[in-house]
Amino acid sequence: MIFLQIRWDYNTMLKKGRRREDVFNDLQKFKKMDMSYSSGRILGSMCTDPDSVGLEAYKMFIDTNLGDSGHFKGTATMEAEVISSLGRLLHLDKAYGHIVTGGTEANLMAMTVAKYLFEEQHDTMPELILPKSAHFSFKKICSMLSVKPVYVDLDCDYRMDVSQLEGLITENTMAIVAIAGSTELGLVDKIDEISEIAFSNDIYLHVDAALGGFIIPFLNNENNNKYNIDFGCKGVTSMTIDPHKMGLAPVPSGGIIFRHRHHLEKLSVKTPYLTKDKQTTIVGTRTGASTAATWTLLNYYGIEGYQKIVNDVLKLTKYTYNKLQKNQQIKLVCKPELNIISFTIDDMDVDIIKNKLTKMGWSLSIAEYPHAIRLVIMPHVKKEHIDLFINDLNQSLQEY
Ligand code: 0PR
Repeated sequence: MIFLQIRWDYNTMLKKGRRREDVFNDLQKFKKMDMSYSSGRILGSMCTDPDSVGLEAYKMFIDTNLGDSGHFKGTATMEAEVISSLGRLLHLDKAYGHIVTGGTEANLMAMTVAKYLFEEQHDTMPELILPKSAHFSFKKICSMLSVKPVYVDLDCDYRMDVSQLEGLITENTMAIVAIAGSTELGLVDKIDEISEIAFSNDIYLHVDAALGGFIIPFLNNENNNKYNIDFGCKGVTSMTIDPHKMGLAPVPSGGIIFRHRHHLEKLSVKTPYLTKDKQTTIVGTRTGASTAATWTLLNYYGIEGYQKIVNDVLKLTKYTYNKLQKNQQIKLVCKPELNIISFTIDDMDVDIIKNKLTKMGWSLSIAEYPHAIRLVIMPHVKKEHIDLFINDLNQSLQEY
């Protein structure tokens, strides 16, 4: 009903402007239709409430356009500093890249560079080797770039089965993708082993750390030493790392980092009439607000601040895992490595359970492989939300 009412008002708006107050009343109605992260009910999202300090910076730089960065030298300087900080976080002394709209665009930039490099030496159809756990953005990218995806099976731990990798490499292999924090299960591929194979075969390796990039570097030392996911592995060519996931920056904030300047330069296009003579991004006009928010958050929280955010989230993930484990009917797919927990339920259809919980006001997602309910524990989720959720889950299992 509200929707129809608003549509009707829009029609009148086209002829004649409306009072500010009336417009904002309608905005409130739209806002009420949205879910809020602060309700704690969104348990299937990798995004979260943007941090208020980052948001302040975002608003301050809302008018900036890094597509014509000569007008916004301060914002451009911030972007260079952010890329340099993210590079150092990922064990790269000199990094080249950009703050972009998200993981999809970052992955697209990396794959475009890999394709250009491939085309310098081949005129055959390029192949991209990637694990079955790769994010669906790679499906879009393969389709857009006319690249043939070659999927690697997952091992019994749901990570890329590295033993298959070498056998899939052909002279048409354009690149390999590995994942640090898979979308469905939050698992980390054996990047160091994959890097060795990529390096010895001289193949471009892109690590999609859209999620894990803002988690793994901040794990406590014992866990941190367990993972070599980044440019510390000599075969890693580029990485995606998204501030708008665990970095707490507002959407849209993604990050792409290249090891070599000449790789980023492959994207370079001359821009004759702008304040700068070239762009190395896919999009033209692009906000500097995401850069400002990310710069601010990196400076405001520092490593210790992010360590605390990550530690709190992982503690709550463990708490949730332990609570779920107490119910004999629930089968946890794997021990969480990061902040994602997936589970199936004995003799029950997870879609039916998910629908019941949706009616109770929870927003959950379903993993495809294996078919399971998937919880993403982000900073907007608190212990009291988990306790309520587990009660509702147990109730819906009893009523099944
Ligand atoms: N790479 C990985 C590993 C991802 O998990 C994602 C998105 C991407 C790349 C693409 O990132 P962008 O969506 O920023 O382009 N992962 C989330 C997902 O598909 C995105 C998301 C976020 C979905 C919030 C829902 C949501 O409410 O699950």
